[in-house]
Amino acid sequence: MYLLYHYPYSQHARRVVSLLEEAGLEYQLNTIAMDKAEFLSAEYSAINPNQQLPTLIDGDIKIHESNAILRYLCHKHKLTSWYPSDLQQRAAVEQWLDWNQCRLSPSVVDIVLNKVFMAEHGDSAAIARGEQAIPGLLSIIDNALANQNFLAGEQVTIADLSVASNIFQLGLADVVPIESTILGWYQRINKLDGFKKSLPLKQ
Ligand SMILES: N[C@@H](CCC(=O)N[C@@H](CS)C(=O)NCC(=O)O)C(=O)O
Repeated sequence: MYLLYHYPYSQHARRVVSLLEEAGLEYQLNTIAMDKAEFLSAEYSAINPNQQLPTLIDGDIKIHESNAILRYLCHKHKLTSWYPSDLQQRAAVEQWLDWNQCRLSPSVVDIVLNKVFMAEHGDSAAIARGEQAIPGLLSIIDNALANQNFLAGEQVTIADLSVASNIFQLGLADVVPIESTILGWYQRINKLDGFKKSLPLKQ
């Protein structure tokens, strides 16, 4: 049984829940109340020195970094449809996983953290920076989906779960893609039971 340190409004934690659900893996959630700053506690800092969610515990193995957790689960359970072994498809999955972390995530955090979670204490310059970057970032996804159903081709993969968790997160700040390719793709992801179950109840 996996133990996942989790918070429902964490896009990084939710992408892991999506895969655990989709793969039918047994897990228990240990909610760390981010709104009460529990992620800064000494107890959680000992589990994840980054003071971030998620962290996965698998017996003696402890992993942080959401995309690393996705890869770990795929390797361990041979989830080759979620993480294809074909070199070209694998390269595309890796590309989008890294792109999500390095390119899309900073803007999502700029906007959602400051606009939604920090509210009146938020950094308006960060919100503006994020909002300026988002159209260009979405156009990259739009172009990638022009001739295929999912980011790495015709098969849904962990890259889609990872990126879609950020697209949902943007919606919390009312930033919704207008591109029909992205909307169609998001609808396909949103039909997955595991993705739906990962979403916070209050939206
Ligand atoms: N690169 C990390 C990022 C994790 C992350 O930023 N988690 C957020 C919640 S969505 C968090 O814990 N933020 C608290 C902080 O960074 O202080 C991952 O992919 O797991």
